[in-house]
Amino acid sequence: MLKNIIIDTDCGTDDALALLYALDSDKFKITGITTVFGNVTAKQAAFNVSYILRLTGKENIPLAIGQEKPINQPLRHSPPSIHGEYGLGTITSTYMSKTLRSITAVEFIIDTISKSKEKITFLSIGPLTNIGLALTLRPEIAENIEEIIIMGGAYLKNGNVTPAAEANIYSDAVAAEKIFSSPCQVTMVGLDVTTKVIMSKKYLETMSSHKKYGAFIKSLTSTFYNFLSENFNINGIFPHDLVAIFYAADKSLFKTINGRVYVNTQGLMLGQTYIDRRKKYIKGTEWDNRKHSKVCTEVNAEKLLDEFRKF
Ligand SMILES: [Ca+2]
Repeated sequence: MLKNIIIDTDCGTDDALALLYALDSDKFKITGITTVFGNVTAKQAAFNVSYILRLTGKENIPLAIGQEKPINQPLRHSPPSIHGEYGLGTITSTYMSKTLRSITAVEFIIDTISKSKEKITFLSIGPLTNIGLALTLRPEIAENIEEIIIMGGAYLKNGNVTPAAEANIYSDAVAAEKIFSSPCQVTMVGLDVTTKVIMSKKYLETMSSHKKYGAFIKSLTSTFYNFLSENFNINGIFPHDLVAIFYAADKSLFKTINGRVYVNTQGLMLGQTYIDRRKKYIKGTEWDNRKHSKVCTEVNAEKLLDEFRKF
């Protein structure tokens, strides 16, 4: 079981699948959930998380609302055609968990990490604004972070917002660059692996008969399915954030490479994750001090989907 984990989410469709699995399986003990702008506003994301906490009977987990805009670039929200008007497909959630804390997500993150007796794993499945600000305000918390796992970025694939950038990194490239240039161990679960996992129409139909969450999964995934099939001719959905949750639960399903990562913070390449693949090089540039990150390159999609079907 992975304990001492904070999940930071902009709770849309794939976040909801990830949270369902994280909350209902016995593989995680979650310390807190924080929200951020992205697929929806940070406040709406908190309503959505609350809905899932109630659905899974896990309303003992603290929740904190985070940043509503990026650190230093214009705000960009996903169009409602992707995740539905409120982020959860056709579901409207206006319920707020009683575990909502009165402090901001950034304060919650700093407070929790600095006071924790054991190191915290930070799982980011939205833009990286909250953890980026937390590390800027209190850089010393890096010492008490086990790993930052990010759903985001692209290595050999094009992005999904621009040719260069994946949505979470694009939404706050400055924050993402703060993470990759920090002393923390960072793992990137990007489009190279998340687009290898496809929940087909048939798979989603099977999940729609799930005894506990079937109706929820059906209402949740229909909008995203329609968006991908109408615009990209894909007969299924990419459960991006769920793939990152699986990385946290079972690293044996993945292959990774090591390399320094730089996030481009301006121009047409805004949000590009550039990875240094060199084994040998001459030292003497600004890259030298950058810590190696892990970048996922392969995933056992069949096993991942089988596991999720069984939960
Ligand atoms: Ca997300």
